[in-house]
Amino acid sequence: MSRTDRSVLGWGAFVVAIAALFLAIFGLNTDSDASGAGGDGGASGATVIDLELSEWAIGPLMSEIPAGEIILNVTNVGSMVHNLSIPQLGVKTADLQPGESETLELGNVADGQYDMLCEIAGHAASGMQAVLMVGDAMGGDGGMAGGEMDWQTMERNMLERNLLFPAETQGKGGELMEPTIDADGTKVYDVTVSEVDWEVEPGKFVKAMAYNGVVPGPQIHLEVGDKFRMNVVNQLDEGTSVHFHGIRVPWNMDGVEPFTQHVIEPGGTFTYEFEALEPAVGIYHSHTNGQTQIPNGLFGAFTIGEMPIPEYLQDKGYTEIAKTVNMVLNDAGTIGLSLNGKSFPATEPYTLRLGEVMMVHYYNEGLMAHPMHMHQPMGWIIAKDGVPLETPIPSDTVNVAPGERYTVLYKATDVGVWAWHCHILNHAESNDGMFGMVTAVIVTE
Ligand SMILES: [Cu+2]
Repeated sequence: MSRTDRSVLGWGAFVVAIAALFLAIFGLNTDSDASGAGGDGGASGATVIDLELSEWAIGPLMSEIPAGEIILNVTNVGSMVHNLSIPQLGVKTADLQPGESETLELGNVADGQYDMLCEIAGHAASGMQAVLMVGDAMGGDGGMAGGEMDWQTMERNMLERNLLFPAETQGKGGELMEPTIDADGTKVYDVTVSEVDWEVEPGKFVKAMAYNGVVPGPQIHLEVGDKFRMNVVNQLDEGTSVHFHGIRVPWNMDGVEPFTQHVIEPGGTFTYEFEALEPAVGIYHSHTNGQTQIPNGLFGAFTIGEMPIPEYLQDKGYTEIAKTVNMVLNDAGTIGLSLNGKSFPATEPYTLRLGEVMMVHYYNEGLMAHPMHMHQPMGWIIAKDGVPLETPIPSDTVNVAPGERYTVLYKATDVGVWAWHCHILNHAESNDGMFGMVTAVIVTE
C-alpha cells in the first residue's frame, strides 16, 4: 500500500516534507557539557575519557577526540550488569557489577569511528551502543574545533540518515493470513516456525525467529463463532509452543509447558484448536524460552470480531474507519527497537486523507514500556486489552507496557507529515539521526 500512497503525494514532495518535518521537530543537541573528552590528561599525553554504562545507554554523548593514546575509565552507574566492548580494537571490560569501574587502555588509536557496545544479550539493541570518533573520523570536512563535533556535522549526519526514510527492505510481516476451510467449516492455518535472516533496517540482517518467515507473523482474524485450527511445525533447533495472548481458549490450548502441553520439539508438530468465543484484540506468541523467542520475532496479531466506534466519538464525527493498523512494539532480542519488525528508516509510513480515521491496535511484545506519541492527529483510547471502554480517553501519548494492547482512534485534522514515535527519546533519536521506534503519518487533502 505504501508505494501507491507515496505516488499520490509525489516522491519529491514527500522527501521535502519529511526533511522539513525532521528539521522542525528534532532539535540539535550540542550541549558541550555532554562531551566525554577529558582533554589531554596525564603525563603520558593520553586522552582520558570517563564513560558511564546504564540502562540503556553508553554516555555521555561522545564528541570527537584526537588520535593517539586513549584511556577509557568505564563505570557501571546502572542497576544491572553491563560491559563495554570495542570490537574493532579488540578490547572489552569484564562484566561490571553496578557501581564497578574498569580502566581500558586502548593504546595508540588511529583516525576513525569505532563502535562501542554492551555485549550482554539484548543490551546493545536496547540502546547500549555508541561510536568513539577519533581524529579525522568524518572524512576531513567536519570542521572540528576544540575536539567538539560542530553542529553542522551533527546536522549533516542526522539529515543523511533521516532522509533515508521510508527505506525499502526485504520482507514485510503482519499481513492477513487466509485460512483453508475444512469440510466442517473450520478455519485452518498452517504455521511454520523457523529461523530466518530478517532485514531490520537497510542492509542490517539479523537472525530472527519467525512464523511463516515474517516478523511480525501473519495476522489471524476470526469472527465470533468461528472454529479455528492452527497446525504448527517447529523447524527451530529448540523447542517452542504457541500461546494465544488475550484470547479465551480451553486450558489445554493455552500453550504453556508443563501446565498445558509438552514443548513442540525441533522437527515436531502441534495442533491448536478452539472456537472463537468472544471478540478480542490479542496476539499469538511463543511461551517457551519466551524472553528470547518473542523479541527475536515469534509474535503475530490475533483479532476476533470488529471493534465498535464508541457513541461518544461517533457524535464527534468518528463514523467510519478508513484504515486499521496493527502496531507491534519490540525492543530486545536480535530485532531490537522496532515497529512491526522494522527499525527506522525502514519503518512503514501511513497515509490518511483529511477527515479520515485510523484505528490502531498497539501491542507490546518487548521487555520495556513504550509511550507511543502521535504528533497529530489527536488520539482517543477506545479499548484496553481488546475490551471497549465506556468512555474514551484522550491520548496523544499512550504508554504501552509489555503484554498490553491499546486500541486508539486517530482522526486526520491537519495536512502534513506527522511524526509518530516512542517518547522514550533514546528509543527514537540519536546524535546520528533517528532510529528504532519512529515512523510518520502523512495527511493529504
Ligand atoms: Cu520506547
